[in-house]
Amino acid sequence: MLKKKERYNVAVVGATGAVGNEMISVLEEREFPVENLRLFASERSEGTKLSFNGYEIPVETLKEDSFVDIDIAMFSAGAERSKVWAPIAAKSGCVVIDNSSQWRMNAEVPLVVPEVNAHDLKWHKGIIANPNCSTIQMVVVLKPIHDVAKIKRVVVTTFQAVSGTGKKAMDELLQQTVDLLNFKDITIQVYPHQIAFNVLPHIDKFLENGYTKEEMKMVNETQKIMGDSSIRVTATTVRVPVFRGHSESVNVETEKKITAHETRELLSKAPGVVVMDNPEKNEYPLPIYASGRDEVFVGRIRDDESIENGINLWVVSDNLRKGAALNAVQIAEELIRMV
Ligand code: NAP
Ligand code: 12T
Repeated sequence: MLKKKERYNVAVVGATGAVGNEMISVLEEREFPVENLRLFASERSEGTKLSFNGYEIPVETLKEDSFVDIDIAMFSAGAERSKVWAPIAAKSGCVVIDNSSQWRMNAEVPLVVPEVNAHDLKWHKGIIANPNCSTIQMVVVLKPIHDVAKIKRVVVTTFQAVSGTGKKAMDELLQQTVDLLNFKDITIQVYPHQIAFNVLPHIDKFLENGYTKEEMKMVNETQKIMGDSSIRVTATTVRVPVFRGHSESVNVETEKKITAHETRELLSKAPGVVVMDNPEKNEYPLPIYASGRDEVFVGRIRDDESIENGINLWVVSDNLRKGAALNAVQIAEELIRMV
C-alpha cells in the first residue's frame, strides 16, 4: 500500500508505446512528484533511452524483482503483460494503475475516472484499472446528466482514431495514405482492411453476440464506473482514418426531463468538460482540435425530438490523454492526495 512521501518512485511499463510515451509527457507536464522514474518495455527496446525532466532514462526489461522499490506502477503494455506482471507488482507492494482491459471488470478492482468515481479508489487492493478510452470520455459527460435527470438508456456510436491501437496502427495509416497518393500498392497488417480513406465498423475482436469487445466494454464499464447497472447502453464502435482523438455520437434517454438548454448549462460547469456548441459559427468539437488537449469537448447538444426525455450530444477527446495517460496520472494524483 502507498505510504505518504514527498516524492514517489514511479514505473511506466510499456514506456516506448503510444500511451507510455504520453504518460511520460503527462507526468512531466503536471510536475508529478517523481523521485525516480523507471521505464520498462520489451527486449526489442533494450538500449533505448527516453528523456524525462532533462534526464535520459534507459529502458529496461521486466524481472521478478523489478517492482521492489517502486511505489506506483503504470501499465500500458497490453492485457497479456498486465495479466502476468500486475499481480507481481502489487505483491511487491506497489500500487498498479493498469491501462489494459485485463482487470477492468474484476470485482476486486476499482475502475476509475476521477471526475466520476474517485471514491472507488478507497477500496483498491493493489490494482486499479483505467477504463477504455471511449468509455472514459463518455462517462465524464454522462455523470452530471445522470445526477440530475437519471439516465435510463444510452445509444452511442464512436468514430475512433488509430492511435487507440498503438504505434503500428499510426504508422500503417500514414504509410497507406502516402502509398495511395503515390498510386502504389498498400500493405495491410494491423487492421483486417485498408484504413486510409475508409471506415471500419470493427474495433477489437468479435464476440458470440455479434458485438465487438470494444462495444461490450462501453456497456459494462459504463455501468461499473457510474455505479448503476440499471443504465442500459448499446454501442457501435467504428474506426476512422484519424490519428488522434475519438469522437462519439451519444443519444441519452433520461427519467426526468432535461432540455438541451439545461444540459448546456449543466455541462459548462462540469469538471473536465468544455462545451463548444455554436452552430451559427460552425463551432463544434473536432478531433484535430481536441488532440493534445486534456478536456472532454461536447457540442451539437440537441433535444431528441423523437422521445419524451432525450438529448443528443457530440463528444470528442484525445484518446491518448484523457482516454489513457492523463486519466491514469489523475488517478495517481488522487491516490497521493488520499494517503
Ligand atoms: P503500443 O504503441 O503498441 O505500445 C505497446 C508497449 O508495450 C510498448 O512500449 C512495447 O514495448 C510494450 N511491450 C510489448 N510487449 C512487451 C513485453 N513483453 N514486456 C514489456 N513491454 C512490452 O500500444 P499502446 O497504444 O501504447 O497501448 C498499450 C496498451 O495500453 C494496450 O495494449 C492497451 O492494453 C492499453 N490501452 C489502453 C487504452 C485505454 O483505453 N485506456 C487506450 C490505448 C491502449 P516495445 O516498444 O519494446 O515493443
Ligand atoms: N483494441 O483499452 O484498438 O481495451 O482502439 C483500447 C483501444 C483496446 C482497450 C483500439 C483496443 C483498448 C483499442
